[in-house]
Amino acid sequence: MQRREFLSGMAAATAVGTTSSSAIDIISNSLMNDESARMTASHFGPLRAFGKNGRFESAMDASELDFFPVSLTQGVVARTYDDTRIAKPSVRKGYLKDGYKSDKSMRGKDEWVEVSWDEAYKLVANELKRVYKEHGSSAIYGGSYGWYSVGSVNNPQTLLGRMLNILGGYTTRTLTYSTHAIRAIMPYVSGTDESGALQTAWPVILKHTELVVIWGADPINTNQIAWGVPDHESYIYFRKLKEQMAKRGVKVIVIDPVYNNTADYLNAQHISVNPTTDVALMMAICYEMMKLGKADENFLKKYTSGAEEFKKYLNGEAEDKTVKDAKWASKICGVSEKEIKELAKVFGSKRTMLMGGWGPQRAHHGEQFHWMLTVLACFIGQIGLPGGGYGFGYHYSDGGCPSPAAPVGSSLALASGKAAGSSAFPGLGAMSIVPSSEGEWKSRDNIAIPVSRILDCINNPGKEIDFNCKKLTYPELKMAYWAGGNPYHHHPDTNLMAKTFEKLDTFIVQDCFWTASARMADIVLPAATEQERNDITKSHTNKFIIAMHKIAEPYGEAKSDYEIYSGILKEFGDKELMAFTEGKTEMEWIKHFYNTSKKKGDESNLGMPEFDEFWAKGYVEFKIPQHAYEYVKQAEFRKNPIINRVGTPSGKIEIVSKKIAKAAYADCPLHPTWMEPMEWIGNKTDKYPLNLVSPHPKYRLHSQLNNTWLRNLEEVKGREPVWIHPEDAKARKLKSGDIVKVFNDRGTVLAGVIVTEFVKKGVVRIQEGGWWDPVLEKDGICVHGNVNVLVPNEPTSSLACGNQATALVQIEKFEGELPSIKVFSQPKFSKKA
Ligand SMILES: Nc1nc2c(c(=O)[nH]1)N[C@H]1C(S)=C(S)[C@@H](COP(=O)(O)OP(=O)(O)OC[C@H]3O[C@@H](n4cnc5c(=O)[nH]c(N)nc54)[C@H](O)[C@@H]3O)O[C@H]1N2
Ligand SMILES: Nc1nc2c(c(=O)[nH]1)N[C@H]1C(S)=C(S)[C@@H](COP(=O)(O)OP(=O)(O)OC[C@H]3O[C@@H](n4cnc5c(=O)[nH]c(N)nc54)[C@H](O)[C@@H]3O)O[C@H]1N2
Ligand SMILES: [Mo]
Repeated sequence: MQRREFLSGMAAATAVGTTSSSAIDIISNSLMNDESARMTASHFGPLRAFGKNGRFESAMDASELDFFPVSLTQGVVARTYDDTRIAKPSVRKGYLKDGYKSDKSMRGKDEWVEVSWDEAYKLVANELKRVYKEHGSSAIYGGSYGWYSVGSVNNPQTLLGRMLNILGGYTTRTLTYSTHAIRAIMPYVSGTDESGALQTAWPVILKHTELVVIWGADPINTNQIAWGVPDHESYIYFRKLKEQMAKRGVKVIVIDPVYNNTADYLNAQHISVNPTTDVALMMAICYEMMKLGKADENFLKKYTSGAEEFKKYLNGEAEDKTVKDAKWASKICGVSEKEIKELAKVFGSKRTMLMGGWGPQRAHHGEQFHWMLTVLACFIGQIGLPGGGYGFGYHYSDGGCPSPAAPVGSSLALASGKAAGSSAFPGLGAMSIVPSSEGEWKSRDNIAIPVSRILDCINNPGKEIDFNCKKLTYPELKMAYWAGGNPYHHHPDTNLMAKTFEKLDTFIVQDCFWTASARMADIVLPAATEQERNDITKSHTNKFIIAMHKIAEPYGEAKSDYEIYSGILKEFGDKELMAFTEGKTEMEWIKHFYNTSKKKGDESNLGMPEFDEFWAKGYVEFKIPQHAYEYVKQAEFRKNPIINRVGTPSGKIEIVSKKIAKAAYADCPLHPTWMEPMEWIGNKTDKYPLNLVSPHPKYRLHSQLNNTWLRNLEEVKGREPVWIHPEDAKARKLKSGDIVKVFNDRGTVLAGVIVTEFVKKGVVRIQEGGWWDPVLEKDGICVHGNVNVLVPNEPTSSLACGNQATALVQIEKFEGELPSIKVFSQPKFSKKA
C-alpha cells in the first residue's frame, strides 16, 4: 500500500514541479536504475550513488524511500570535489610559529601551512594538555553547535564530547539556534517541548480541518531537509491539502512578512505582517473574539489557568492601561483593522488548525510568539479536537506524517553522565549519555551555557547571568574546538564574533570545507564527507533504517571524524584510545547499532533481516501502525484534564505562569505581553529605516551546499539576493540586478537586488547561510552577503537567552568596481615556515 501511495505521489510531485514556478524543482533520476548503485543518505534525502575508481561520480534518488525527491540532493555530489575542499591538515602560519601566543588578529589574514596528520595530532593534543593543566576543563569549549551530516557513528559532536570527557571534561551548550525560545518557554506553558512534540496526523487534518493558518512557517521550503533523513512525505500531504482547498473549500491563510514558498504553492490568502509584531496581532484577535462573544469561555475555564487575569490585560485594565483591540494592533503590525476583525470572525467559526513555524521566535522577545499562539488556540477552544488546535512542527522534518516507532539501538555515548551536550541525534539511536566502559569520566560535571551566548561568555568570564529561571556563571574560555558547524555563518553579529574570538588562545575547526569558520581558525582538520565513509542512519520519521555505503575514498588526506579523534586520543595513550573506541572499528559500531536495534525489533516480531542482508539491500522498512494515522494531539487532555493533566504546575495550559512570575524578568513577564522589540518598524530611524528578516534558504541547508552550482539558481552577480518592495526600491532608485550595500552599525554586506511585492513594504529579506567573504585587510565589508553581519547578538530575553534573526538596516546602491569573491576558492598557502 505504501508503495502505491508513493508512486501516485511521484506523479503528482512531478506535476507540481512543472506547474508552479517557485515550487521545488525535481531532478528525479529514479528511472535510471543501475546494479552498481549503492545506498547512502543525507539531510536532503536518501540516495543511491555511483563511485568509480574511488571517486564519487553521481547520485540518483532512492525512490523507494523518498516520496518527493528534491534538487538539493544533487548538491551532495557537487560539493565533494568543489574547490573549497580541505585536502590536508593545515595550520595558520603565525600559529605554527608562536602557538597559542600568536597574534590572533592575523586569523583570516595569515597564510596556511599544510602539515602531516602526525604533526596535527601532536599540535592538538599538546594544546589540549596545556589548557587542561593551566586553566582546567571548563576553559575548553566543545559545545560546537551545527548540523554536520547524518550517520550514527560519525557524529562529529557526540564524538568530540566523548573525546573531551575522556580527557577531563569541557564546557558544553544547551538548546539550539533553531528552537531556543520555543523550547525554553513551552514547558512552562503546555508542559512539553512543543518543537519536538507529535503533531495531529495529516490524515486527520485532511479529513476535519476547515481553516489552516500557517503562521511564520514555510513548510514547502523547510521540509526539504530533515535532521534525520527526510522521506519528504509531507509534500504529498501538502498536495492533498491543495486538493482539499478545491474540493472541500478548505481555507489556508499564511501570516508572514513574506509571501513565502508555501503561500505561493497553495495560492493561500496572505496576511502580510510587520516582522516581530505577531503577538500584538494575536492579542487583538483574542480581544475581538471576546467582543463578538466568540471566545470559548468553557475551554478557558476548564483547561487553562490565568485566563481572567490575562483578559484584564487585553481589556486595558492592567498597568499599561491599553486596550488590545484591532485599532491598537493595526498600528503595530501593519495589518488593517478590517482584516484583523475578519480574522477574529473566521478563526474558530470553522475547525481551525494553527500551524506555527519557528522563524518568529528568532527575535527579541521571541518567547512570546508561541506562548501567545497557544493562548489564541485556547480562545478558539479546539485543542484536542480532530483537526483543531495548534502544532509547531508541520514545517520541520516531515512533522505530522504518520510514522512508526522504530526499534532504535543506542548511538555512541558521550562518556559522561552529565554532558547533555547535543540535542537529539540524527542517527539510528537516541542520544545515550551512559558510557559502556568504566572510567573516571563518568562523573564529569560539565558546565552548559545557552548555545547562542558564546560571545557573551568569552567576553564576560565569571559573570552571573539569568537563564531559564536559574542563575548561571560563565566559565573562562581559552580554546574552542568546532566540528560539524559553522559559527561564522550561524551566529549573529559576525564582526563581533571575529573580534571576540581573538580572546581565545586557540580555535580548532574540523570540517570538510574551507568555510568562513575554517578560514578564521588556527588549526584545520579535514573531515571526510558522509559519502566517503560507511555509516548507518534512519529516516527522521522512523520509516526506514538506512545503510550508508562508502561511495568514494576521502578527498586528499581527509579522514572520518571517528578516525581523527582516535588519532588525537592515541597521543594521550592506549587507555584513552580504548575508552573512546571500546576496541571497535567503525564497521563494528555500525553492526553493533544495527544488531541492538534488531534485538528490540525481534522482541516485537518485526522480522528485521540479518545485518548482511540489510547492508546489501540498503534499508529496512517499518510498517506504520493504524493509530499513527489517527493521532490527535492533546485529545486525552481534552477528554479528561484531571487525569491527563499536562506537565505544568497547574496541570493546565498556563496563560499565567507562576514559575515565570517568580523569576521576575522585566523582559518575560508572567503572561504573554506585547513588548517593543529592540529593532523593529515601530522604532525605525532615518538612518536605518528597513526591517530585515533572514529566513532559511531554498537552495541550501544553512551554509551547506552554498559551495556548489546550486547557488547560481538564486545569486545576483555572484551575491546573495536581497528582496525589496517596489516602493522602497523606487525611493532608492534601485532595480533588480543592482548590487547594493546593506548596512547598519554592526557592519555592511553586499547583496544583489530583487525588486518584488513578495515582501511587505518596509521589509527586506536576505536568507541565512551565505558564506562570509570579508575584506579583512580593508573595511571588513562582506562582499558576498552573510546576513548575520547585520543581526544583533542580544538575547531574546533572560528566560531563553536565545538568538535573534532580524534587524534594522539601510540599503544604498553600490558604486564602483565589484570586488571579487574569494570564499569559494582555496585560501592562500605558504611553504612551511
Ligand atoms: N540570521 C539567521 N541566522 C541563523 C538562522 C536564521 O534563521 N537566521 N538559523 C539558525 C539555525 S535554525 C541553525 S540550525 C543554524 C545552523 O548553523 P550550522 O549548523 O552551523 O550550519 P551548517 O551550514 O549546516 O554547518 C554545518 C557544517 O558542518 C560541516 N559538515 C558536514 N558534514 C560533516 C562531517 O561529516 N564532519 C564534519 N566534521 N563536518 C561536517 C559542513 O561542511 C558545515 O560547515 O544557523 C542559525 N543561524
Ligand atoms: N531548505 C531548507 N530547509 C530547512 C533549512 C534550511 O537551511 N534550508 N533549515 C532547517 C532548520 S535547521 C530549521 S531550524 C528549520 C527552520 O524553520 P523555520 O524557523 O520555521 O524557518 P524560517 O525560514 O526561519 O522561518 C519561517 C517563516 O517565518 C517567516 N518570518 C520571519 N519573521 C517573522 C515574523 O516576525 N512573523 C511572521 N509571521 N513570520 C516571520 C519567514 O519569512 C519564513 O517564511 O528549517 C529547516 N529546513
Ligand atoms: Mo535550525
